[in-house]
Amino acid sequence: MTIDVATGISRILKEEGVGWVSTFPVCRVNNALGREGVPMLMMRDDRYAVAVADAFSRITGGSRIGVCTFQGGVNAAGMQYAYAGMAQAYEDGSPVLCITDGVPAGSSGNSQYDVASAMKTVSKWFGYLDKPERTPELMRRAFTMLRSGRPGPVILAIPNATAAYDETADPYRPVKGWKSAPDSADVRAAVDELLAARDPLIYAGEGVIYAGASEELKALAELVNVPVITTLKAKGAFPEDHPLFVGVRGDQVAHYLNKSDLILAVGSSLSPGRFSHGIPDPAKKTIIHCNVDELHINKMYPTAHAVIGDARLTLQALRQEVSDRTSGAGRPADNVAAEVRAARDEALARYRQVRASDEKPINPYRVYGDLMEVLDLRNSFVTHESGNTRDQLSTVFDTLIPRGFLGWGNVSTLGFSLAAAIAAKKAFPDRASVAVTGEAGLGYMLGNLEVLLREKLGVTVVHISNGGFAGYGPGFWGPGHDPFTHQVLGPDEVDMSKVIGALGFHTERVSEPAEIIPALRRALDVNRSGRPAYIEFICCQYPVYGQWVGRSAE
Ligand SMILES: Cc1ncc(C[n+]2csc(CCOP(=O)(O)OP(=O)(O)O)c2C)c(N)n1
Ligand SMILES: [Mg+2]
Repeated sequence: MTIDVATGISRILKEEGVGWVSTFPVCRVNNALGREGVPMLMMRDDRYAVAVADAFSRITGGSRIGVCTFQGGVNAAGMQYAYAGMAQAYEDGSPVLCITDGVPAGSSGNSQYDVASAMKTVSKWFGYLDKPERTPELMRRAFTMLRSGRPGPVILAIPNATAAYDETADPYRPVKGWKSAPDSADVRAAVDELLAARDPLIYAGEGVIYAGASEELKALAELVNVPVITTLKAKGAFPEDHPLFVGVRGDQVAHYLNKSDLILAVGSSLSPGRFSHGIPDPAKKTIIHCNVDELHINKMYPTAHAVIGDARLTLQALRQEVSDRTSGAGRPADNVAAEVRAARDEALARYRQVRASDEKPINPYRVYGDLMEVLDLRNSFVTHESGNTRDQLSTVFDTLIPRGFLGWGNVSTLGFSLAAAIAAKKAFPDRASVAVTGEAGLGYMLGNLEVLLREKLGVTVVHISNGGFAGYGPGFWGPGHDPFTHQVLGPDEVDMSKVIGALGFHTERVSEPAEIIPALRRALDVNRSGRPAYIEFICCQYPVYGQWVGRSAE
């Protein structure tokens, strides 16, 4: 039977279990998606169309692929704007499928912007559908890239969505995705080192989440009695109420990174980016690097032993090897857990104190503490923004389940938190979904707030309203940073709760610490009936949080 390319793509997406597609018009496959009954989540700009799909892939650990469409081709206005979202998905290695219009044969000189070369800089794989009968082939390839190996965005450009092909000539079968197990000799070498180490430390990255390997990580850590730190993007891969959990950042994490003689990195690139730890004194440590591919091996630091393979299969193999060598006993418990607890208690004392603070304007840690109290931490989703909310929440927010918190951004593009909270609501409709933002993130979101009302997405936006851009390091207010570019209209000049309330959100503005919990409860309550909420907390400027270790000075 003859169908057009756009219809073929829509049907294949359904076969692949894609339940909805985020978009900003126009894209020439959209009408076919509509006709074929694939719901579209229409965002209010192209960057958010990408970001929502990207976040959906992240939050589901790639088990459900987020898909988006946007305008490309000779009038690539949408693509130019979507580029920011794609660059971030690529930077963070998110398996999102982006479908756009390709430049038709004969039109390649029509614009200055070159679609193919731009797209290749932000994709794991870029496909150009140059013949309609290649539709199943390219879709198969796209889903293979999305479901196998190192995750990353895949982009498919369709130059002629109305071209016809025979749907029965090459029938489509969904792609399962494949994993690889590590070489047993590498596993043995890693375990030799691990069992001989004095102060080993597990450094868990987001690969653990994409491999669905949280249970295996816990089992290995417990068998070998090794403390665990996670990266920002892996926050929640290891339960943060576990006696072996050290932290994501903070003095206790610095202490363990410094004192370790062996780093067992699993599912992390070990790239000391803007928002991750470096390895202090790397030449004095044994670095065992477990990763899904060789891209990150011997990058930045010398790798003593690489164990290449899927994180779940790797952790299982390591555990089995340790168990076989030690007759199931593992490494002795000693007082590892007690030391972790003491280090955490000491490092977190200053945050516990401000978490209980009654000061006005409100201390942001008081909001985070109260948020933890109000939420069911096993059935909720919280994410941060770029700026202080990332730094503070990643220091203290207790994450008990994988993706109970989404840490994001090797470089963090402001505004992503709203996309993440929307995606979390789509992925887990019964979970409370909260985005915590500052002024700058909020500015990026404003145009997209209408989507939550239209789609009845019960998400709460928590605004840590501190009157300006605090940003990084000592803060924009502090010495040595950006004192000329922090000031915006603050809560004394603009009441954002009125602005957003006029849209139709449930809104509140809170300046009394005692009112935080009741206000959050009311917001989460209205969320249950599908109404979004915005709560502005009038906060002080408090750029205090755990530092990243081992990064070179800027
Ligand atoms: C797209 C983008 N542009 C610029 C930045 C740089 N940046 C990071 S945080 C920040 C300001 C944050 O201020 P605010 O949202 O008020 O958060 P606060 O730190 O005050 O809580 C800026 C400009 C960024 N992260 N993303
Ligand atoms: Mg601010």
